Amino acid sequence: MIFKVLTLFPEVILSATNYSILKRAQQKGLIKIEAINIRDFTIDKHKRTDDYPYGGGFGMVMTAQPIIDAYESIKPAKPHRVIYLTPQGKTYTQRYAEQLSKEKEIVIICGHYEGIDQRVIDMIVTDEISIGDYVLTGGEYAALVVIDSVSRLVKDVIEEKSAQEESFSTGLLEYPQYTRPLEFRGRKVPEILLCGDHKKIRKWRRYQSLLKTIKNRPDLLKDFELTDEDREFLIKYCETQKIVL
Ligand code: 6GU
Repeated sequence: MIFKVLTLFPEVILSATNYSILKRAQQKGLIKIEAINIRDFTIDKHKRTDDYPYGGGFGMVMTAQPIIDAYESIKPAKPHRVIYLTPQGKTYTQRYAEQLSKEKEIVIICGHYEGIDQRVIDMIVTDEISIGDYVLTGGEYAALVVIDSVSRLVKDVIEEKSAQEESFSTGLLEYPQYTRPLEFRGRKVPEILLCGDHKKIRKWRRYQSLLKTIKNRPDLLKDFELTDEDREFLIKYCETQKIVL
């Protein structure tokens, strides 16, 4: 997988991806991350890459020329996606990451200020993506989120098992994890995890996943098919905890 990132701050992209799993994935040649500095392509004599918005209003808009020229300098020969990261985009999800991970090459445009000239979007962008309902100072942080979440789905970047069992792949949030020591500041590991009965443990984990999902993300349960056993557990749990559904 090749990521080509068009940005005013290539160092943000390159430095943040030079650690841990992404670093190793690049060393192994599983992914490649290139950062292209949009400013290198401006023909403005003061090297400016933004200008005032037509129609007036607050802030500055990134001009089309350096972005389009930067894109044309790295345009992949094969079909490819061009992602523009913007709070006005479609909401990014694990499903979206899975889709993107099937591509060979992805071009990512990072915006700044009040955004980029609409003609860039009309001319080259295939996907406008937002990583959530809040505002960032620039697209770089969103680009890093996309690069990280897509990279870990690329074959051999992480162990396949861990990619499958996770939150959002199963539809429920993950169950709590414990490691040594057995007791930390008076808090013991739940007894059941020590019993060695894997069927029982699996059941306990499933119920813990259900409880965590209800507590933190009840919206996820809308699209989730509960088994009869799940229902029975939840009804009993609510009774004992005196929770009224
Ligand atoms: Cl992609 N960019 C910016 N600037 N803010 C955001 C965003 C993107 N996604 C959510 N907030």
